[in-house]
Amino acid sequence: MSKKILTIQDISCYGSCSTTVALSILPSFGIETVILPSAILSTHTSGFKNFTVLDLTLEMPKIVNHWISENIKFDAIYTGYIGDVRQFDLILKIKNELLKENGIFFCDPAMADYGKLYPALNNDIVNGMKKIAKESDFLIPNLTEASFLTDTPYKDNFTDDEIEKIANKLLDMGAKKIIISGVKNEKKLGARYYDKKESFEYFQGKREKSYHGTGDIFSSVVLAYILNGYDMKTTLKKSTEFVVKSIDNTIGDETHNYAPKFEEILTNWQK
Ligand code: PXL
Repeated sequence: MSKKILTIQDISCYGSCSTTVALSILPSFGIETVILPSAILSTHTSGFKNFTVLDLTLEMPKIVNHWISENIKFDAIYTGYIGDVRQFDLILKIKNELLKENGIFFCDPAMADYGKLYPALNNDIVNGMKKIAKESDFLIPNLTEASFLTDTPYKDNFTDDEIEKIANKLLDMGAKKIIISGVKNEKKLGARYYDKKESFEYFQGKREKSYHGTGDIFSSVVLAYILNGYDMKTTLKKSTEFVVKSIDNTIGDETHNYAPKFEEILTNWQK
């Protein structure tokens, strides 16, 4: 049976991230993708100045109440960047009212990278993300976000043991399955999976450049593979390869420093 999901994140009109990325990737894997925009921005907030923001906090409950009255339900709810702290309680209500029994609550706590919160965010957003993260079936933070969620001071060179401690804290908070991206050493970069029983990783060679929005591409591809029934090892491998290929496709194009160019990779990808 084909799958129908709801994604809740901003629309950054220019900048290839969040909702626009989810809407490009998930339907191309055969997944019907419904959106609940949390805000409309002229661009994403990393690397652009004077971006505009239309907050949609007051519109979101009206949309949700209409869907409840229509008895609409989803196989997964996928949350990303949330710019207003009032939206976290609504997200929990959406999970309770609109997610099918045995549906997947998939949380990408998109709020930080390289040791820092994104420019428009603050500690209230971190606390809101903690509230939804602990309810998640899949939690998919990068290492910076995992540090914020567990109140661990960020370091550029966490050891494997330290990363495992962070993952265990996230599992103890209540998240059922964790994928931490942005795990690296001198030569390799990749992601690690953790649940209460097992942990594994998939690495590729480290690239000389990194891009904002990479996490959003990774999350959408991971969710697509999970919904299409792939096991977690294959999901991690294929999703990491997709992201690295997208980065390789962008390196050298100095006009495109704001996001990876994933579209050509997606077109030719064996799904
Ligand atoms: O890629 C994450 C993201 C999503 N949405 C907005 C952002 C960012 C990262 O900077 O600014 C608005």
